[in-house]
Amino acid sequence: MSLVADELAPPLPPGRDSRLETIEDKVRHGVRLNESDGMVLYETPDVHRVMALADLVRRRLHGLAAYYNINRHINYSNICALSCSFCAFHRKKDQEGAYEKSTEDIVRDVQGAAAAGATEIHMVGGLHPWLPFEWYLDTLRAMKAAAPHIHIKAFTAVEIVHLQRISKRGAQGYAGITSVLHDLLQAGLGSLPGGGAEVFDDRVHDAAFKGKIRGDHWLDVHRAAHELGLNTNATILYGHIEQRPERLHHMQLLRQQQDHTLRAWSAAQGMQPSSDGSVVLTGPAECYPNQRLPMPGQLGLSTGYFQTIIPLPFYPNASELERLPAPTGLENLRTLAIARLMLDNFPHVKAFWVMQTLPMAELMLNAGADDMDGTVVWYDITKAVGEGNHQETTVGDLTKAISDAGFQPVERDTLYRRVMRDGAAWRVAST
Ligand code: V47
Repeated sequence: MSLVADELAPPLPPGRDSRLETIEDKVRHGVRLNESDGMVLYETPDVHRVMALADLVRRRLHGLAAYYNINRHINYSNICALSCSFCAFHRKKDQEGAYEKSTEDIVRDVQGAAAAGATEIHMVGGLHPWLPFEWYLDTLRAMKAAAPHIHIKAFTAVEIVHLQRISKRGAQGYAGITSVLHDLLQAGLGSLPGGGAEVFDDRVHDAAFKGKIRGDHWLDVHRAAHELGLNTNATILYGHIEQRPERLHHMQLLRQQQDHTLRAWSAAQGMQPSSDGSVVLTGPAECYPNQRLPMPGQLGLSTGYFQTIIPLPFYPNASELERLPAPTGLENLRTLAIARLMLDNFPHVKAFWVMQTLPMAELMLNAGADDMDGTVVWYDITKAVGEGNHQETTVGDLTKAISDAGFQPVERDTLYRRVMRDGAAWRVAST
C-alpha cells in the first residue's frame, strides 16, 4: 500500500519505549494495529510519541486541513424514560428543570441558525415518554420547510430504537428500524449523530446505562442507516467505570463494521485487499478523492459510512457517578490519539471543543484530531462547572485556534464537503 509524500510523515525521534518501534513500523506501512498494540499505546509512558504517531496518520489523511462548521445544537427535551447513572441531562416529567421544546420553538431556533449562516442542525434529546412518532416527522418537515438547505443531523441510535417502538408500524427488529429511518429520511433527516454508543460492553452497560440499547443494537441502527445511504458518526464515552481494554474493544467493533461498509468500495478503487479483509485509509492520494470519501452513490460507494469518531470524556458533575474523578487532560489526549490510530478506516476524528475545551481541542489537532465541531451555541447535555447551556464559540475563535495549532481552517458541511461562504450565504464547493 503506497503512502503519501514524506513531508507529511516526517521521521519521529527515537523513543524510549522499544515496543513503540514495531507499532510505528505498522503505522508507517498502513498495517492495522491490534488490541494488544492498543494496550501498549495506553500503557507506554511515552504519551508524546503516541500523539506524534496519531499526528502522522492525521497529516497523511488530511494534510494541513482542520475542519469546523457553523452549526446549532438543539436539545428538544431532557425528559427521558431512562435514568442512566452517567447522565446529568435527563429529567422526569415533574422534576425541576424538565423542559420540552415545541415544534414552533424548534423552527424558531432553526430560523435563527439559518440567519446566522449555519449549515447544520444537530438535534438530539431524551427518550420522551409521550411525544408520538408523528411529532418527530412533523417537526423534521417543519424544520426543512423553514430552512431547506440546512442539513439535519438528528437522533442517536437509542432514540431511533425508541421511535421504532412508539411508531406502531408493525415491522419489528431490523426491518422496523429501516422503516422508521426511511420515514425520517423522507421527512428531512440528513444523517445520524454518533451519540448513545457509550461503551460497547455488557458489564459496563448493565452497571451504568442498563435501560439503553446494547452495543450490537446500536451498531445495527447505524448499519441500517448506512444501507439507506445516510452517513453517521460514532462516539465513545470513556473515563467512568469502563476499563481501557473495553475502550479498545469498542473501537475494534466500530472498525469491523466500517470494514464491511467500505470493502466493496475499496475493491472498486483498486485498493489491495488485505488478507483479513481490513480496509485501512492511508491517504488522499490513494483513497480520498478530493480529500474525503465520496458521497454515498458515487465512485463505487453504494452505502453511507461512519465519518467521524468523537471521543467523549466523562463529565461526572451532577450525575449519579459524581464521586468518580473526570479523566485527566493527558488521558483525553491519549485516548483521542489512540482512537485515530485504531480507527484506521474512519476518515475523521473530532475533538468536540465543548467537552474537550477549546484549548485542549487545539492541542488535539496535533494529536490525531482533524475536526472541532462548530459554533454550537446551545448545548445542554454536559456543562462545564458553573456554566449554563449557552456554550457558543465564534468562527473567529475556531479559525484562530486552528491557525495557532499550525493548520489551515476549512469550513465544512456535515458531510465534510468544503463550504464557500459570502456572509450568511453559502454553498458547497463543487470539487
Ligand atoms: O449520547 C451524556 C454523552 C452524548 C455525559 O455526532 C456524556 O457529531 C460525558 O454524541 N459525560 C451526546 N458524556 C454528545 C454527542 C456528540 C457531540 C458532538 C458531536 C457529535 C456528532 C455527537 O454525550 C450522549 C452521551 O454519550 N454524555 N452524559 C456525561 N456526563
